[in-house]
Amino acid sequence: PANPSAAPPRSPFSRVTQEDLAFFRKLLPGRAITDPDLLKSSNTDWLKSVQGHSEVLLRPKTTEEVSHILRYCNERNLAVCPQGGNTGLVGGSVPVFDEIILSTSLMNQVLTFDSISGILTCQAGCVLENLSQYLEEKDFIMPLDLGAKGSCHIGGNVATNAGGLRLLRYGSLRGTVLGVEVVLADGRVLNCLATLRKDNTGYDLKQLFIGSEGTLGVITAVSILCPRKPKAVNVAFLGCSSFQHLLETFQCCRGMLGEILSAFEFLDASCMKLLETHLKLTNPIRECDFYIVIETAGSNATHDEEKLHNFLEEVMTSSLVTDGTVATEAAKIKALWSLRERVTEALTHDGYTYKYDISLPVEKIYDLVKDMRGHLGDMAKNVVGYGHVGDGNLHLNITSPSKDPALLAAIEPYVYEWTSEWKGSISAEHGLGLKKRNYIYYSKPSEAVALMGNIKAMLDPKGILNPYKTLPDQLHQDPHF
Ligand code: FAD
Ligand code: 2HG
Ligand code: ZN
Repeated sequence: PANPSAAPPRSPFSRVTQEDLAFFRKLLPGRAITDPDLLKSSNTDWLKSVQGHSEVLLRPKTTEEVSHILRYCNERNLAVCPQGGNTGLVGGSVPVFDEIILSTSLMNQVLTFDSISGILTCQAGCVLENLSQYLEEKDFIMPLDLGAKGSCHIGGNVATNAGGLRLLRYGSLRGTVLGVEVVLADGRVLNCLATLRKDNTGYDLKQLFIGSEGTLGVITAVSILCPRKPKAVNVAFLGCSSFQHLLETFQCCRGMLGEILSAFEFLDASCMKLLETHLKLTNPIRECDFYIVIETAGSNATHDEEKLHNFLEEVMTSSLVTDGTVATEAAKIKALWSLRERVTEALTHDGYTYKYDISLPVEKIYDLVKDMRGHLGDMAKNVVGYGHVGDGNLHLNITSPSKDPALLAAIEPYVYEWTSEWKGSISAEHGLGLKKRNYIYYSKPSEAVALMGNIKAMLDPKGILNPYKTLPDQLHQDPHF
């Protein structure tokens, strides 16, 4: 399309009628919401950058109810937007037009937890932070953690294949999710809720739904492998004078902290300025060009502290690191982490934000930020870089006093071409959603995208599930394109 970011045209789905509402109200007494005031927040994304016009929000409690809803919607040709905590950053979690919002917010029950294997089975609408608290009491933790933990749902995490702050240590959800229960577009329930570490009997269908952003089925339950709660956690907040030094610190860190390293995150000086200006947070160390958050998680506090001490001595004496502070106590750990976790929030106070979530060879990630600064000159208010160094994942954010088409035209497709040239991914962990659907070809060959269209057509032949998202427009309009 001429403008790949432009809104797509509405597909010829049915519109919700009084009879449809009567059906939903009977199926979900008190849980089929039509009050426009109550619908407002579900129609608006976390960034307040996209706005849907749905007139119905459904809040099922059981898989069976989800199945009834989808069977009905499929027969009636009604489009559905699955929604978890609505913290997604690519416009995938809210309707584009009048799609029915199917929220998992009342599907919040833990089903089982096995304290020998560490396998948790729960409904899709459990809030990540609640699951973490539930597990901590049992001496376990969730294998993922992200800044949105207080609102995001585990179903949404699986639907986006969220990465987050612990991926470096515990790997992606593609490894830790052992099973999913999914309701398909026609209402069929696919119970792949295995609780097995190993299972090579046939194709691994759950992988199709992990990262499918609500376009292939509604995830209703998840089983997930949880690590033991580490006995000792330390966080170091360090400063470096160049990105090259930061990379060398990372290499050194991997060598010296190896098995206890649980996170290696960074933010640049521009991020720190935004934290200070907009959130009144205080930089705990001397001003630097780059800041690192290192977390260790291990089983022996004395050993871990000794290792960390040796590492810090090494990076300070070799001048890779210019200043730093360490926390072992929970409150200080939290305070240091908030300097990294709250950058996204700080950015929302800086004007309109153009967000890019890019995977690149790790040594290239900051070149993109510098290059973009040069490329945009004073067109942008701020160009900032932060992210998951350990995963080669840069969050490039560009702010402007307000939405600015000329600025956008200078950023895109430049940023995607740059990424493609270095064989990176234009969506490392947030997904494509509405905003990036038409850019998929920068990271995937056309044969792969066509096959995605075939899978979509097979599982959701009428295209009712999260239309206009993830796949490029022409595939939504004609799955055999
Ligand atoms: P939603 O936002 O509600 O939905 C996201 C997508 O999943 C939509 O396409 C929706 O249709 C679909 N979906 C939701 N639930 C289901 C379901 N049950 N079945 C099928 N489809 C479903 N992301 C990261 O990867 N790493 C981070 O570190 C990270 N940090 C963040 C920090 C902040 C402050 C914020 C605001 C967001 C952050 N995110 C991060 C993005 C976001 O939180 C994640 O993508 C999260 O996994 C979304 O979960 P959710 O429940 O809010 O899903
Ligand atoms: C993070 O790592 C999130 O903080 C959000 O993935 C990134 O807002 C962003 O660009
Ligand atoms: Zn991230």
